[in-house]
Amino acid sequence: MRTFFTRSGIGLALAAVVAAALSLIPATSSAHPSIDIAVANWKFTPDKITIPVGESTALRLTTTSGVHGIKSDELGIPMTTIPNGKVIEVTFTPKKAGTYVLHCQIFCGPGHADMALTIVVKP
Ligand SMILES: [Cu+2]
Repeated sequence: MRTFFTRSGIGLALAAVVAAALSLIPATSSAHPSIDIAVANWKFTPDKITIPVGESTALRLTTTSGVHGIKSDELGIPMTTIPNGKVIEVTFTPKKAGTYVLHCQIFCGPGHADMALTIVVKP
């Protein structure tokens, strides 16, 4: 009995170590830059980002209040809803340098009209 419990304990410890090691490996291993953006009523933080042209870029959007959305035909970002409490990743490759202003795509209250994310694409 004693041996059984000891082995079981080691097994659990090993399982915990393996689980901890696995959690260090990102779910998607990719070379492209990933930019974290916090989304809330009624602001993107940061509200302006600069990225290089022709390179795959991932935006990781996390909403902490309200439901918001982004979209850009020019940048190749499809209509993307960002529900409260979720992390949504959008990957796109900007083809042309310029300044793009992405207004929130979902009516979210009094600050909706002023809620925008500016993406500057550098040549
Ligand atoms: Cu919004």
